[in-house]
Amino acid sequence: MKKLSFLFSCLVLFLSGCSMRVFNPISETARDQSFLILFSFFLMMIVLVVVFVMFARFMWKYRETEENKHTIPEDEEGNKAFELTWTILPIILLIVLAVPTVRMTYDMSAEVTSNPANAVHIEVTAQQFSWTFTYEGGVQTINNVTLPKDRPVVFHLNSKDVIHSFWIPRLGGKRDVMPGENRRLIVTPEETGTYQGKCAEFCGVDHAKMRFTTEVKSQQAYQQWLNEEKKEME
Ligand SMILES: [Cu+2]
Repeated sequence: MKKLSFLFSCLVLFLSGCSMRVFNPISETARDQSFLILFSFFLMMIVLVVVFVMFARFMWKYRETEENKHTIPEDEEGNKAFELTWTILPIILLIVLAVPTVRMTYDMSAEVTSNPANAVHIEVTAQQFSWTFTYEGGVQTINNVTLPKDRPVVFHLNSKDVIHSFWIPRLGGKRDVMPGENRRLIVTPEETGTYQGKCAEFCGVDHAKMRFTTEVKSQQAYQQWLNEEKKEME
């Protein structure tokens, strides 16, 4: 019992480190992604439970007893029904897993090249070890990006040096940022608030510190903020 409670406290301590941002999505992309993670997890859990129950059952059923101690079981010469079952069942499971995965992946790839109306365009420049955001009108912020709620945001991703990865877990759609390549990421935030963003590709000694905050404001507050920033520039 002591051992068990020790293990349990270790687990609690370990899990308290993660706040599961990915499972708390605030955009359609992030919602799709967290659905895929949970869907495949539960599908795998079904397989896992079935395998472990059968494992325990057979261990018990075919255990050594006083009666069977000296008998050698007969060889099995194949079993068509079993072989068909364990071939067809995984095929069905894989199809069930593949259909939403492929569909959502294609949807997301198509979205990246689309040109949504009423979009906000933001240039994102990654460099060791900070993020620079440039808005329409030349306004610039460092390690802090402000977004309007309910409007598609097109991030134009660029890197000055090495490969980075742009990721706002609650907004979803993590995307690698490659030097010399202009990449895009489109998301529509659906809730105001402050969210964490980070570099998700190891890029050097201070990679862990390459974080930024994401502030989602109402459209009015966003416009007001942008106007004030513009005024400050003059
Ligand atoms: Cu980085």
